[in-house]
Amino acid sequence: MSTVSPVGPANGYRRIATEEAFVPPELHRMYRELVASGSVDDPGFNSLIGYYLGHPSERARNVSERLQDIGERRVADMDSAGIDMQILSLTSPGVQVLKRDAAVAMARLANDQVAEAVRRYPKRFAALAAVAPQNPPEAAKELERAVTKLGLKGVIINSHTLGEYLDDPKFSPIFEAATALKVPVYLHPNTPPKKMIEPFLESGLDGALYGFAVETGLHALRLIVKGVFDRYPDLTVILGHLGEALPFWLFRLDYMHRGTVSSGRYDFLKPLKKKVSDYLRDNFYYTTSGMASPPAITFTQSVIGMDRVMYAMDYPYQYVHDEVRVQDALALSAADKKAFFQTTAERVFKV
Ligand code: 1DF
Ligand code: MN
Repeated sequence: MSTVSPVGPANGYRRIATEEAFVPPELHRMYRELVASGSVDDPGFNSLIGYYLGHPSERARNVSERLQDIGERRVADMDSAGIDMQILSLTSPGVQVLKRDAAVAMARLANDQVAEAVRRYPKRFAALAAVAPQNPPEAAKELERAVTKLGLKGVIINSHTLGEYLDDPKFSPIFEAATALKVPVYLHPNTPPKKMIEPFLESGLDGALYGFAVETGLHALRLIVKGVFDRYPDLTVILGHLGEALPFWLFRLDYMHRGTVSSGRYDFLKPLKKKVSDYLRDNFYYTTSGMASPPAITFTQSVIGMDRVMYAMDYPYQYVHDEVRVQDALALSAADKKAFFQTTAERVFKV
């Protein structure tokens, strides 16, 4: 965790960091019980969350402590990194490994708690709602409550829910609610599910190092090819980590999807109204969480559009002051730089 000299104010823009994680102490304690009892049937959860809860390393302790603070300590970290505002979201896997009713209750608790932090620091924090996909009608109700009563700005889904993906029509109440409320769905990574994780765990590649991107990119593509955006053309999905590499794949996705659908290989793969790349340009926004690489950012802006790529840090998992400076120094016009750090986020999250 870098604690070098403060970054200082930006030149003509506010820095809004759009993928910034927290955990309520109550959920932190519940994770501890779940890992200890081995009752969650998800090896990725047990391995990664077990690491953060119990490992003696500096990194594990630092992240665990900082995740639980949505007050003074976090604001001090933001001050020294030059972050004007964080869009807070419940850390992965959120409530998505809990039993149904516990998940519903914990999502409410997390939303109430983060809404209180936003009330205390209205200029520094805005937040996304957590919901329990385990109970789709309740998830839709909680999203509506969080947006209309608590003032939250969208919803975070930490990818699969114990191996289930949102293209399953049973999850449609969540998309109905998000589109009716006109709020975005942030599709955040999770470790690959049990049926996919073995080769990742064998090589230590399950987490943010690579497994996250594979799992979440897959999830986004499932939404597209299973027709979710033809059913919900106004749905907005946000991907972190520069789109989990999907912008690099546009050409081949279009070519191979066209060929697969037209040859009729899978009965369930129906023709779409648009090309795969069209959905990735029209329905998605992208953040730079964890990807402070100027050529990668510039590439994504060039193939997706300047107005769809936003700054994110990935606090507290990747809290590095120099990464802010690197993105301040991107070769962009003053207007594009302001869109990147500030105005696109203001538009997408209505902050
Ligand atoms: C890590 C990173 C873990 C992120 C996360 O959830 C997470 C990590 C447990 O580095 O192990 O959400 N992240 O978004 O950067
Ligand atoms: Mn993240």
